[in-house]
Amino acid sequence: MTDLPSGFEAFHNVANFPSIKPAVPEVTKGERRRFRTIWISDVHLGTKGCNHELLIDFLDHTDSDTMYLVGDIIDGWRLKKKLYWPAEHNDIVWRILKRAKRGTRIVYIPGNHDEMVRPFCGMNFGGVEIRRAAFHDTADGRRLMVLHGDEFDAVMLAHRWLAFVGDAAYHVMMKLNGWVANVRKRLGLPYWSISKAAKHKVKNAVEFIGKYEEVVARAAGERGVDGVVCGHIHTAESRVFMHDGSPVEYWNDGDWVEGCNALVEYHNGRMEILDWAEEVARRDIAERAAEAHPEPEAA
Ligand SMILES: [Mn+2]
Repeated sequence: MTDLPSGFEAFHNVANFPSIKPAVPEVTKGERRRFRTIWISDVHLGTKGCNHELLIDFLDHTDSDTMYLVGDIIDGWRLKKKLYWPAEHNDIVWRILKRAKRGTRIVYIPGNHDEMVRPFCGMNFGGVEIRRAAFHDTADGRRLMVLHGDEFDAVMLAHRWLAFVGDAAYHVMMKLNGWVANVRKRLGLPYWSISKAAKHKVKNAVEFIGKYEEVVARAAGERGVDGVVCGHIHTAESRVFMHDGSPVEYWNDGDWVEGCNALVEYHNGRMEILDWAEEVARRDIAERAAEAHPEPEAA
């Protein structure tokens, strides 16, 4: 036990819920948005990349009958190298366990970054079912396969690293490009474009994502299900592919590092990808409008 990082000790302590109070108090005012199902993945607890602020806000403003944690919830690889475990990361685990206690069915499908949880697949801990993959039946009778998505890394190996070259990096490159061009000109060096090199990389990244979506949807089609829900590539998306003349839905629930997305199913079976940064902005505008024009009190 002694060689375990203290993050795991903290994790264990949180399991002694509800004796511990969260560092960020739970929002209890207002009604939560209720969904039939919520899917989130790629939270990467244990890293600085995790946007715990928005995720805590999401968890405090929503509820569902079922919640799927679609992998890479805890970043075990990085935890082993260097410990980063702020109180807010405990708070997220606390909130998830509290949901389970309130009656939400929680299914945790470990990904490649939390593969240390995979040996526990098939077991239940603190009301959380740990599974290697799952099948979800929507309210309108569609059957969806739910998995993290790293299962396809072997197929995608050639382009794997390119998935993480994003748009933001490209825009930084575009800015740097002009600056470098000036410096090189002053030094009498020939013109060389960073942005051109970057564009090539981004184009490859776009191709990678498209190919990944196709590979995952094909696997679902071969399984004979109506669709698939996955995470892993940090790119929220909904697409429909054709397989043997039948439509196959591809849903990616995104991540909580850049995108801050969740996938939800309403009680009629309709599904939607939420962008939580946008939802918070919308809520702030509505609240400010309500303050400026308060509703007249009933006589
Ligand atoms: Mn992953």
